[in-house]
Amino acid sequence: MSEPLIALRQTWPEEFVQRYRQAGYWRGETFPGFLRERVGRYSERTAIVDHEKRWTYAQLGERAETVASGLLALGLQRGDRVVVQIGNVAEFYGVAFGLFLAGMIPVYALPAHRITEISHFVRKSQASAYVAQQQYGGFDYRTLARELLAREPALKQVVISGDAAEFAALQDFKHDAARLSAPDPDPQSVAFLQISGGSTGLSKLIPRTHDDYIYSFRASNEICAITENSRYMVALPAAHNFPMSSPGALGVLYAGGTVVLSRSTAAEDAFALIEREHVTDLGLVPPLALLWAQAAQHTGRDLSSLKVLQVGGAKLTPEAARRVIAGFGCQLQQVFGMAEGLVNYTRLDDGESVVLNTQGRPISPDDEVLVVDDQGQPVPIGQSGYLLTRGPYTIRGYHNDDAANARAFTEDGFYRTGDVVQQSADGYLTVQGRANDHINRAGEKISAEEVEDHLLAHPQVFDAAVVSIPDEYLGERICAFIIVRGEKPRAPVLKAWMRERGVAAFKIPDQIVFVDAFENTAVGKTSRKQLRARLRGEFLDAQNAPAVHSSNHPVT
Ligand code: OOB
Repeated sequence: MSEPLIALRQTWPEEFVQRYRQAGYWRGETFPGFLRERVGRYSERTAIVDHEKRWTYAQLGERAETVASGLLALGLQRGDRVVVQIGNVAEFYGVAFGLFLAGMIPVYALPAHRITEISHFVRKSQASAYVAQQQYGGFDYRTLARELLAREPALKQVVISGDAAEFAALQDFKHDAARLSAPDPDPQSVAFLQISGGSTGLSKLIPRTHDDYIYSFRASNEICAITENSRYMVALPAAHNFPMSSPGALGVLYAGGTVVLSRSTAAEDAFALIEREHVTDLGLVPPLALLWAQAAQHTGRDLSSLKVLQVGGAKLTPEAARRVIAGFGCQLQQVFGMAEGLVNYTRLDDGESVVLNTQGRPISPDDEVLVVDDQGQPVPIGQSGYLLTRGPYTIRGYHNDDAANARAFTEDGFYRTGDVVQQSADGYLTVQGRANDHINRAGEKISAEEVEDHLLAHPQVFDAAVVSIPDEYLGERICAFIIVRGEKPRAPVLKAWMRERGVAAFKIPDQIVFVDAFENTAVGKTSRKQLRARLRGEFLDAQNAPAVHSSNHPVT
């Protein structure tokens, strides 16, 4: 029999390990322990509501054990990485906890990801298996799985929920207690890999440990007043860090509350669910919060159970915050977080000015925050600078990516968030903008470089520069400036080209602008970053000066 793979271990220097343990942040809890304890304590309470289906804590525990036995029966082993692509259905948690019980490491993909991204996650994590649904949001993941097997020969298993066709069927897994005698994992080992928002090139993998992640939602529960009476709705993708742990579904399950899943982001669908399930807490990105706030003013549904509406993932301006409060009439909490770790919240007893104008302050007294200038020197309180951070739940490095680590972490272990912020004397942060060339499109983070690479692969594209453009609804939209080679392709053709390459739809440019040339200085003298900044500036200037506008920028 081959040796099982050793679970990945994330490294904080020993001095920090001691500090975080002594402070009581890291308590040696693990996901299998968390599940068993809650199943015992809350057994008959409702853990998850998914459409007409309701799982008690006992049923969630049973399902997780069945998934774990089935994966082990397929020959997968402890320490194996498994890419999971499941939408907002109860099975998402069945599979996640099943993997934890089996000692395997989920790699969380979003339902919107396509073959290009999934292939990258499989390769980067050296995954042994891929678990997906037959169908979600109108897309058939079995087609993706077939292509994946052809591209990634090292992938050993595909497991499908629903009609599995030639693949292993999740529903056919059998509960087998004999397979479930595994020892608990080391609390400091990696529990799962999250996907980064991708500031340069392809997404990086974020290793989170049992100790650090459990601390982040346990502490979030206290800040957000989550109790066993909380009924939290997941409307954003369940695999995203915000609805997973800030305090998210995991926080709510930790507290013995109920997770209510919404597959739809349409306001009226969600409102019906809020009314039916008496939802108390809910997390949204700014564009959805604004749309729902507007819809809430005319709905016939009773939304009075809502206590706290959290908004995060992208900047909520003070004016937008006002509209959200007026629309919902419940408490607003701003959440500024990142899958790499640091999460900031406005507190439930903060005054209105703080809630409207800031993105909150860190969870932990041991979250170290530096706001620095271009030279890495701290700026005075109240001035803008780059946000660097380290702490008890912020990673010290990406998984298997030395080049990214050299860029993204300082020598003494601070993570360069890429965000430009101001910090107030009492530690509250206000997000001003961003140093990196990524686009925050309604909370989805898109790397300009990655989109450029796809466009450059088109035979009629000579060069491409991709930038963010402020957008009333999305916050930012993706705009691609293109210099053509030979005949000019139509913009829809380029968009279809990206779709056919199998990338997530949210990465496809919203707007394509054809230009004759990029450079007015000698080629090579301008960095991509400067080029993007210049094109963006010129475009926005042209928009504000309509006379110059239309001739040079045929907008699609
Ligand atoms: C959350 O996580 P990610 O990993 O998708 O994105 C992190 C980035 C931050 O670095 C920042 O650029 C932006 O998203 N961001 C915000 C923000 N919240 C996130 N920018 C302005 N205002 C905010 N409130 O997006 C995430 C993870 C956990 C909780 C909440 C959000």
